Amino acid sequence: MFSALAPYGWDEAWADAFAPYAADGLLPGRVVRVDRGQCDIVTADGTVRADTEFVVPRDPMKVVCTGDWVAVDPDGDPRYVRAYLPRRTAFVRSTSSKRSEGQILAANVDHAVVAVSLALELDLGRVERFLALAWESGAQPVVALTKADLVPDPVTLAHLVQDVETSAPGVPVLAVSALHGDGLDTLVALAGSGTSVLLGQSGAGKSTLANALVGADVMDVRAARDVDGKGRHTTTTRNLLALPSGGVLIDTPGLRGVGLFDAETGVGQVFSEIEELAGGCRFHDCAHETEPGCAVRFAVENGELPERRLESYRKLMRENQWIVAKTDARVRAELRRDWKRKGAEGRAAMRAKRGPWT
Ligand SMILES: Nc1nc2c(ncn2[C@@H]2O[C@H](COP(=O)(O)OP(=O)(O)OP(=O)(O)O)[C@@H](O)[C@H]2O)c(=O)[nH]1
Ligand SMILES: [Mg+2]
Ligand SMILES: [Zn+2]
Repeated sequence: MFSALAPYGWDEAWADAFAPYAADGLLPGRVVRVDRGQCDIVTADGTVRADTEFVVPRDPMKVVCTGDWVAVDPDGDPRYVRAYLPRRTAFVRSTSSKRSEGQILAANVDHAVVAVSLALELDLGRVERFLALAWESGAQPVVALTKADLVPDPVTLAHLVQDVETSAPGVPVLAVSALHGDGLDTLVALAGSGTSVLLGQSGAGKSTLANALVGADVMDVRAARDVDGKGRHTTTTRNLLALPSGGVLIDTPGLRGVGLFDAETGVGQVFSEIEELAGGCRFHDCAHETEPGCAVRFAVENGELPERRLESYRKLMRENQWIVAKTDARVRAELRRDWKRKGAEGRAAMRAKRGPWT
């Protein structure tokens, strides 16, 4: 059933998850784009537009996003998304530093391709931050160093790849040039199964890569004269595209920064060699500062672990703990409000029972 959705990743497991909605006469579809309370959904009957108003108000995590599988009423006017199926993976960042809320960027992603432009100086800290979010989402991260044609010296290029590799254990690092086609085969092979999302700063060349993978100019790319400029974002919505040779790709608008949102596991995965070393520290709760018998400091001192890595690890861990603490406080405050409301309701109910005279 719904085999027309296969190019978008529909499978047995989604069909099972959808069964109760099918029984209600609803139509399955995948969200290919969201803008201002509405979304485009590919269904077996073609692309339909629907309102996303079913969402729980004020909870940005419960908002439909690109990549979601949804149940939509077939002929409503207006047409509503009734529910989204439980997400296999979700890419979440924290929205702002003032209000610690998660913002969901893409759902049901298998490969997170972090695009990093070689036209700019490498910022390993930023790469690590993107990777923490990618790992935390449940997707397998990959780094694509874009515009490799701008680094014509192969030795220099190899060094740059190596630098990123040491900052990304367990993550494949590819140098690609959409202009010359270098390295694209590997990316095509990777994106050929499951769903991939392109992430990275504005101007990194995500949409240019998307066009190369699709084999047609489906996404607008920035005018050549504005390469890596601080100009406007060229892509403004998250777009899901079915690739001609299989696989699904989500192109996203450039992210200026990505704040961590409850990403301790992700941070741990980005710095897995440090967590491994920490197993050799004398104290279980070693902070790797001045403690005796610290295996991490020892590795830094004998040049095995770059000091920069340790500092970056500390920074991201601290930031994450701060976000988590803040979030907990917010959740606690909400619970308290809830309790107060329930208490007030309970008292009102009691008054009603006893009658207005008490
Ligand atoms: N030299 C070179 N330039 C490239 C390559 N890929 C992309 N560019 C240029 O980089 C600029 C930005 O490309 P886009 O694909 O629009 O970047 P983006 O990451 O989608 O940017 P946003 O949509 O704003 O997030 C364009 O001017 C491209 O022509 C490449 O492989 N080599
Ligand atoms: Mg773009
Ligand atoms: Zn230690």
